[in-house]
Amino acid sequence: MKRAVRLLSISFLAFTGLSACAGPLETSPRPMARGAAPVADAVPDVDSATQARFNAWVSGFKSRALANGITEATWRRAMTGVHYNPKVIERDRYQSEFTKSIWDYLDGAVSESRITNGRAMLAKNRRVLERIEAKYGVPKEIVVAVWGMETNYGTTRGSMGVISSLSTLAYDGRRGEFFAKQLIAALKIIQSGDVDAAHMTGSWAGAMGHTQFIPTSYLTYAVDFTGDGRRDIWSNDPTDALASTAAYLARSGWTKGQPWGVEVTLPSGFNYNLSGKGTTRTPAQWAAMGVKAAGGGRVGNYGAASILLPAGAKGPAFMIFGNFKAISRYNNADSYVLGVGHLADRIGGAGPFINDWPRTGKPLSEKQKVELQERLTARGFDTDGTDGKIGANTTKAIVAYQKSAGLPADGYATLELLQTLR
Ligand SMILES: [Ca+2]
Repeated sequence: MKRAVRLLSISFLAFTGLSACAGPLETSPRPMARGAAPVADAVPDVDSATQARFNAWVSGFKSRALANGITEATWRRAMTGVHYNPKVIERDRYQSEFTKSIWDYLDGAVSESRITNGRAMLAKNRRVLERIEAKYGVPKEIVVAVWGMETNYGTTRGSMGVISSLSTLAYDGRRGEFFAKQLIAALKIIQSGDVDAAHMTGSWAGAMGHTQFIPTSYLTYAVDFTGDGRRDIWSNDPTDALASTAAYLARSGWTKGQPWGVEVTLPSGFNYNLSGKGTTRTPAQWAAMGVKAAGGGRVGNYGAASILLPAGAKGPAFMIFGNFKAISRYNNADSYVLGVGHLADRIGGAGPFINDWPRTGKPLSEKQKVELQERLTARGFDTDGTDGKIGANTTKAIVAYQKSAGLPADGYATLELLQTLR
């Protein structure tokens, strides 16, 4: 199965964006879509034993593919040249040693160049974006912001063969069933004629095109907006990809005319127990408690809203609406949603956040997070395990501890907080 070595040109400029994305990517519909930089899709050297085991796995997988409606002809077309790709496994095993703070993350995600480029891309594609907005009700700035966050406006779409990547990951088994489903979906896409295997390229984990759809999301949400009969998210023309993104957000519950969120100022003495996504009030109810738009005045009546404190009580506060959740269907990390929302606002002409982040604070290391969990649990604030990840249980435990200690109960893990427990 010798295959010509394809050394594809990659724009290394664009690798600056989201390589160390903060937050729980596992819950994203495209969970492993972003890792480190894509690599050139050359056929790598693999020892013959590994290659033989991989080939045997591929042969064995055929019956599952056929049972899922893939024809012999599609299987042959798609799997000719499939190879084990150890670079994909390296990416899958790669774990960042440190967590970025929210402000460092947003400085990169919503950089001046990304704002400037976003405005230029919006201007360039304005007519088609207006048609997309008219059809799906999702603002063009939001669609462009997703495009900017995912692939720097199409410059880092990924050049790895998706079939080989997914086969390798499904064979590898660490998240084998997830990738096996993605592989079946990828074969269905090829069978549908939207793209052939050679042009089905993407990131190492199989996220494809301008806005990085994984195959199952593609099958459910991608649309043919150009009207040529193909849902083409891979071509240089971003039309189908941008429309597919709007379709995805619309199907994820996007409410027309509602912002993702508004930066607010909290009154002194604000009850931090009310912050977090678990509590919703109307903007009028928040206003009655003294919550004001950071830019002045009242927040409009856009519907049920929560108060989000991404860096705790000392950082900016946001009143977030249902559309925050709609964006989170793309990637469930709050940092990502804030990035999309803020980038969209900036592309639309808004200024930076009014209140700055507590930039002198350092995010806790994983070791410190484990220590925090151990100390909380020892004090009777059960974090339900000590995995070094600040999830819902740990946040709840922090809030309970903060309340008992008379601290602002913002649920935010800091070194300062850890020191009060030592
Ligand atoms: Ca099309």
